[in-house]
Amino acid sequence: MCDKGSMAQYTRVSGFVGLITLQNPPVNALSAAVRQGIVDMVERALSDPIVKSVVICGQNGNFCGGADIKEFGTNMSGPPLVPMIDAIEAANKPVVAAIEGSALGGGLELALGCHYRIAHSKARLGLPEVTLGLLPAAGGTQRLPRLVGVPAALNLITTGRHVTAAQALQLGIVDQVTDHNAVDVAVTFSLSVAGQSLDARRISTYLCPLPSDFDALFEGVMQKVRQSARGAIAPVACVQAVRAAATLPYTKGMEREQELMATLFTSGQARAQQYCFFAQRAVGRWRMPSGARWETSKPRPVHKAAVIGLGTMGRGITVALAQTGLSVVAVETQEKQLMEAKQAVSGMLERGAKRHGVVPTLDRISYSQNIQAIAEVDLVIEAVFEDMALKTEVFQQLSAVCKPGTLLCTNTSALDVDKLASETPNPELVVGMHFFAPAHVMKLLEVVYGPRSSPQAVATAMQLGKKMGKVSVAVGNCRGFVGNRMLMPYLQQAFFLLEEGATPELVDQALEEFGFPMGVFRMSDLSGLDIGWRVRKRDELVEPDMASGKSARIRQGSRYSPLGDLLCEQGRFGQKTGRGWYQYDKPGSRVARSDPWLHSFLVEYRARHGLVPRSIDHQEVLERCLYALINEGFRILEDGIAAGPEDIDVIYVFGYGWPRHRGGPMFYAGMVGLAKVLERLEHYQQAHPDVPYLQPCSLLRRLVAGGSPPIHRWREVIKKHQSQL
Ligand code: 3H9
Repeated sequence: MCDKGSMAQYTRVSGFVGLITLQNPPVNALSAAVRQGIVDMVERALSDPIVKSVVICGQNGNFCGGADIKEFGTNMSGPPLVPMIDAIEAANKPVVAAIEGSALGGGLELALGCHYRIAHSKARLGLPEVTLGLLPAAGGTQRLPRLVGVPAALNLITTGRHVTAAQALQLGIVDQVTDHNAVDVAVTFSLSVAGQSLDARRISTYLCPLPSDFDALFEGVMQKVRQSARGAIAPVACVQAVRAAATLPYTKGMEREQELMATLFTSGQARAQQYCFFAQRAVGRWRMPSGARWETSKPRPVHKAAVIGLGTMGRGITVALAQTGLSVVAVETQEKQLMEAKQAVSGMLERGAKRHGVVPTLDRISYSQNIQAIAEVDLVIEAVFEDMALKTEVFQQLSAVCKPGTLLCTNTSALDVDKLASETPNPELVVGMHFFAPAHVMKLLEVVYGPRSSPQAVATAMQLGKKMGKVSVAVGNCRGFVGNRMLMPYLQQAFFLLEEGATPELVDQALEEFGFPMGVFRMSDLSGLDIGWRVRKRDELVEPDMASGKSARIRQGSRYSPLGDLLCEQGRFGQKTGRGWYQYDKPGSRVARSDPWLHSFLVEYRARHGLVPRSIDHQEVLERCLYALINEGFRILEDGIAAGPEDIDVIYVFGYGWPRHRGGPMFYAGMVGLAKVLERLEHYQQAHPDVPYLQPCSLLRRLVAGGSPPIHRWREVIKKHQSQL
């Protein structure tokens, strides 16, 4: 007995059980057709006198990934989820959810409407709607607190985190966990409870258990959520919805849930976060300007990898590789550094293992002072000091030592990957793998290809990144690649704003209110002012060009601010020296405090250069810093360094703290309106003609001239534009 055309298949099994299987690969999302299928099949099962119980499961060992996110931007049709789930809960025959794979969002809400839940031990459950700018609006915010209590529900719903089947059992979300086929177990179980009263199994009828410190709890959570949400509205709405569950009867709570959802659903934030969801997946479908792309480029297997240089980055990369299950040879020529690194890496692995309740993978790593130890590895990641001469020497050694075909990767953050490749006999085997600190924690990986990198090398690095749990983005080779290249105009504008009258506090506040976890100056203090100083020195920007009689504020024909250099000359390198753009209690301390010295220094600096300070507001800070950054993003697209706007946005959201609820810089430009971004850049360019970064990019002009198409249509315009350049 099977209904073939439907996206929910109905079969009668074990004589008396109606088995409903969701069929919408790959994640059995609850599209209109699936919802219709469930409604029809539940009705069929309930009206069939032979059927004693019902089991709901998903095809291919995957219960359900929730509502179909692709439908959100469309005119939604089909039966709504809430009455569908209510009807299941109200059924007079036991309905059991057999959860394999994932039960997420609407998928878990469907399961919560069932009378029993049986999960496979490898299943994962959660209500991740908040990450999409939404809340669980198919009863999730009302049923979960009734089932597991307010604190646990608040935690799951406001973070969107997934839990394992074992954790779900402990919380009381599922009734049973099995290592066997969950559908078979659920079928047998459903028969065992057939005919029993279901009164105690309908979660919507439960009283929500109220914690004694109710008000304090909500106040505390709301405060925490507001702080970490940085302007995102969904986490706040999640708390409000759970509060409704705790204070109102079910039907009233449901009304509140729907009301809050309606506000979120139509907000730009939800659109931005859903765009991020798809962008994160789209970057895996990489393509190179040569035409090589992900579907046709087969990665090579990597079983054994090496890391060269065990400074901060090398240590993090070693940890990330070992946690992926690879054998790692970690090489550091300096004995003291090697001993310290060994200890640090073991510590990181032990802490990580403890957090995940697993055994640390210390024995996967062998340490050596001798580069010969890497002869047999499949892939090397070089992470020595950021110096071209040193990296060139290392690459020449690597080429001599490694077995033929070994992939040679560099973790440079800005140096020329192609130049390094040209120093090896096999440039096709060379790619950049630009990790972000701390490398075992940060999700982003830029995979940098040069004109001679083989598609197979890119595919291998991309696949390794994925295995390491990174969001990997393939980008072309240029100064700073994508992320750091766009950072340059952003930093430059921040310096200029100080010259013109702003303070680090004002600039940081504007950026933090926008949603960055840290403003540009607090961030610089954290990463170290000396890093940029070293780069500027290498670029011969630091010394004023006295011979040509040029101003100390002009370099290579453009406006230049020496403010950062002047701070470094004073030994103010940021947190590590206890002084930077802010002051700290002691070197290494993290709490930034305003520094009167810095303010006097700025006053003197402006006076020395005849700069008359003016009042600068948050709007100008945002426009100058962000639009300059976005403008560079358009140049990157024009140059073909990033294949599409999604690549840039994913890099900024996962690597640079761009607030996810604003979708990434290129998405944000579309939200603001490309014409407005262009108009403001033109305005600032007129005011600051000596700043090339403010000159609007021709691709931006073209997009505006073409009527500012939506972001998913930019690629067509970019292609045309590039062919005419
Ligand atoms: C919700 O439920 C709202 C309700 O509370 C109330 C409504 C009234 N819809 O991630 P993958 C696609 S909101 C549409 O690479 P994995 C995905 O784009 C929803 N498509 O696989 C990709 O497509 P492509 C709450 C979806 O194995 C493909 O499936 N649910 C959906 O690494 C494979 O995805 C969530 O937030 C969807 N719901 O991970 C869960 N889900 O191949 C979102 C996936 O074209 N999903 N796709 O790029 C996930 O977290 C992961 O996909 C999952 C599988 C863990 C399920």
